Amino acid sequence: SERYNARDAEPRWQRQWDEQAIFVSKNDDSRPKYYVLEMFPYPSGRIHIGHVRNYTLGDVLARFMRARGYNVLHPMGWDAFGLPAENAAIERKVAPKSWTYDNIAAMKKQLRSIGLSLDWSREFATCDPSYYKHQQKMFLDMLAAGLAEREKRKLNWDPVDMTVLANEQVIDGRGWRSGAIVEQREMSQWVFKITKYSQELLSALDGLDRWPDKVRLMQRNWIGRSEGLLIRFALDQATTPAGESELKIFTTRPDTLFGAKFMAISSDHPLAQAAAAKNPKLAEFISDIKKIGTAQSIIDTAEKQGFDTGIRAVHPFDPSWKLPVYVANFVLMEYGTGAIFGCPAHDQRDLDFVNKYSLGNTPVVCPEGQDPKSFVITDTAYDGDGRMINSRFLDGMTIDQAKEEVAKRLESELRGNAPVGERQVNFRLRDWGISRQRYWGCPIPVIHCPKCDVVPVPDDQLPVVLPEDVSFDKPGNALDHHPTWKHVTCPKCGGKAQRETDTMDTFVDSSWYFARFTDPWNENAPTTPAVANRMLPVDQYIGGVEHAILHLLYSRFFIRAMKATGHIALDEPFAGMFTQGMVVHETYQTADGTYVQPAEVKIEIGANGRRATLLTSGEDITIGPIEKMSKSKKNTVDPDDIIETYGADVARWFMLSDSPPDRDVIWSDERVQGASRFVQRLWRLVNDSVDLGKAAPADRPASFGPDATALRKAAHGALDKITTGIERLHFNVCLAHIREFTNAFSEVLQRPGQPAPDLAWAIREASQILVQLFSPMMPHLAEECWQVLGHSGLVSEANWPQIERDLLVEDSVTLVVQVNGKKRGEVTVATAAQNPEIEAAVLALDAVKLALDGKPVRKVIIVPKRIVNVVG
Ligand code: ANZ
Ligand code: ZN
Repeated sequence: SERYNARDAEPRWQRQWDEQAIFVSKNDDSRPKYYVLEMFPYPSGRIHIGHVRNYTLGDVLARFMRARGYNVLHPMGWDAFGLPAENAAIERKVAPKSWTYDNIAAMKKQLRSIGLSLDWSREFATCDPSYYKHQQKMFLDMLAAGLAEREKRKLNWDPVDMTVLANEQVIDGRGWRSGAIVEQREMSQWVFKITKYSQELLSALDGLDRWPDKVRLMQRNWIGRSEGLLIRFALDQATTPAGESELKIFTTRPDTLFGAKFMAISSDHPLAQAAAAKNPKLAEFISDIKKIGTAQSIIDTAEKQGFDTGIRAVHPFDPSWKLPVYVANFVLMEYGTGAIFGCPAHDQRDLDFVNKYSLGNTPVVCPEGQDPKSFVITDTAYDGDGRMINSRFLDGMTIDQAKEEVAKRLESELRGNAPVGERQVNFRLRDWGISRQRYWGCPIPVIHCPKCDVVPVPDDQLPVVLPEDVSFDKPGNALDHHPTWKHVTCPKCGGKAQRETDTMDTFVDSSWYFARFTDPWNENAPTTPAVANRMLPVDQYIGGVEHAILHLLYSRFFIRAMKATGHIALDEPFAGMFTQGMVVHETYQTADGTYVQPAEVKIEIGANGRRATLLTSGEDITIGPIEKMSKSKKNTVDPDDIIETYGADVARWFMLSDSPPDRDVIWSDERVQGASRFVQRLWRLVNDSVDLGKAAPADRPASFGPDATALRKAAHGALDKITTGIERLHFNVCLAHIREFTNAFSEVLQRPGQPAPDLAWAIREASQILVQLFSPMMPHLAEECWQVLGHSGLVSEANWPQIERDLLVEDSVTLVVQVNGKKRGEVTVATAAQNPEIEAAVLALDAVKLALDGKPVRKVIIVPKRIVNVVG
């Protein structure tokens, strides 16, 4: 037969799937639902190879579940707001809207060429007013429910461009465009009150048992629950500015109180402000340390610095013990109380600090088995377990006992009318700041009136649509510069008022899109609760681990907020979560270090390994490390090129083979060619099987001879393994089983002569099973083969084959053979074999005789179906 021609076949099948609308899911379908979702793309302009992997993984599952009889929902849309569209507007003078929709059109065409079983009838972009209208409505509902609020926040302010900068736009303390030193400015921001759900978002993680443990751990750490004690330290009045009398701190280690060497407060702490008012040097220090920006990563890595305010705090257990109060750059106002006591012996940051300012340290926890007298701390703090030392009434206690003792004593001690200590649970999680001073985002639907303050835009005036006649000539927010857009009358008093010009963080857009997919046609409400409640949660969500924290957490919060405001009755958005690995590739560099593209390089495999030369000049190329595909390293491959050259099925097959889906996969031209050869092989095999299967009787034979049975066992064995493999997303293992079965099958087909009728029947059955097994991975080839096998319908609509369980019983088992507990070999015996028979077979093995070395056998222990241990 002829070679399989993907270029001809693939578009043909894609068109047919489309025309028959077979991937369109109906909301009134009575079959059980299965919702597969891949993280929707940002319309940057082109699909990259990571998308191909992501969507192929989801597509295999979607096609498989469809064949298993589920009403599969597998939608696609566009995460379409964000800064790149504005940058394009600035650099290329194209309007963000047309740039975005052009990109969507181009990428949609690319996605179609991959042959994904997507329900395009539900497509939307988050920048469609018909989408963000509902988002605005939900914002107002959240505002009314106390889940959205205004809050003063510190932002990065570029004094030259006169604009707020995102943390990523601050580089070494300077604005990315202007180069000006960035200032911290307090501004009113819209926030979502995610912290109302801190405990709930944490506890519910336990129930998400189809999420990767690492993702749950990342979420736990992000939420960051700490149990500790609030302690009110009295301040030594002689050293303290008027009006201040105590310093409240939060600690998770009250057991270390007798190791305290200093107190530290944030530069934003009121006490720091009060002290700075009288101390110009301190004021200068404060303004210096504020320059490093608000990003946590910067704060964590910056050198620890402090300034002694001269204020002294009194130790809660010893009125004569005074501790110096520093302003320090590592204490954040946003956490706890913005103040700490430092115990250098048991906290690395505190130790670095005291070593810099020569404040010394006293260990108060001594590891078990260590002599307290010889236990000294120099450069490394000890944060392990042990017993209390140097701690008066705590000496000898464990850490937990000491924590409890301190808490009890300070709780019952009163100063004024309040206890000195109070137990408290703290969370690291902050409220979600959603204001962005940007044009290309969802407008926040409120109006600021000088008389009525914040007034919600009335429902019947939604959506608040972005104006299209905007200019990007000035830096900052184009909405602010628009001549008319923000000037409105107040809906309440009719006076002059101004629209909010902040737009929403694009994470808001992606926090509920999966719910909108369940009924994107509803013009009146974000969801149709009855439908959303039935179709959600997403059964399997698939995406990159880079979204493991914020996107997933925000979505989990948003579903709770939607529940609180009556838009859904659901606890969690994603029942199953899967994080896929990256596609990585070797890098290539010329002698002067310039990166060159894989397509420009010729690789030869010689006696000394692989050698690379430049195609054009023949000059030597250094093969560099394997890295994530990126434009800067030029180690990308373009999905269009691959599909054009080899077809989508080859690209899909490659993506699924070799590496488990959660690991990185190394792009390799050689292996892509291998996948391409396998496509042709399957095609020949199926065609050959048709000729041989012609001798088959129409009805299933009453009995099968040994050859037919062996083939049927191989087919049903593969079917069984691949069925469970796909369910578990072990796609690379499935592919290995398909190859294995293909080998066994082609061995049968190559036997000389015509097969007997029972074998011919088994051949026909095997070829059908084979085609169905690879149909989720290579759907176009599968359709073409299905047709060759004589079916008039589509394999994409066929039911998954039934497994005949009695064919799965193995005739023989392989047991591990040990001598005195050490593995010496294996033995294969009939499943029905009795112990004496097994024993005889084992003792006859050369390896066993050798290991026994003439010693008599004392005992033979047989663990059925697993191990035989010979004791000598
Ligand atoms: C004394 C102490 C001794 C502490 C010791 C730790 C170890 P988590 O677990 O993250 O909640 N801390 C409290 N508020 C802070 C702030 N605003 N900025 C920076 N650090 C702050 O951490 C709680 C610990 O972090 C607290 O316990 C406090 O230092 C510090 F051997 O108090 B600890
Ligand atoms: Zn008003």
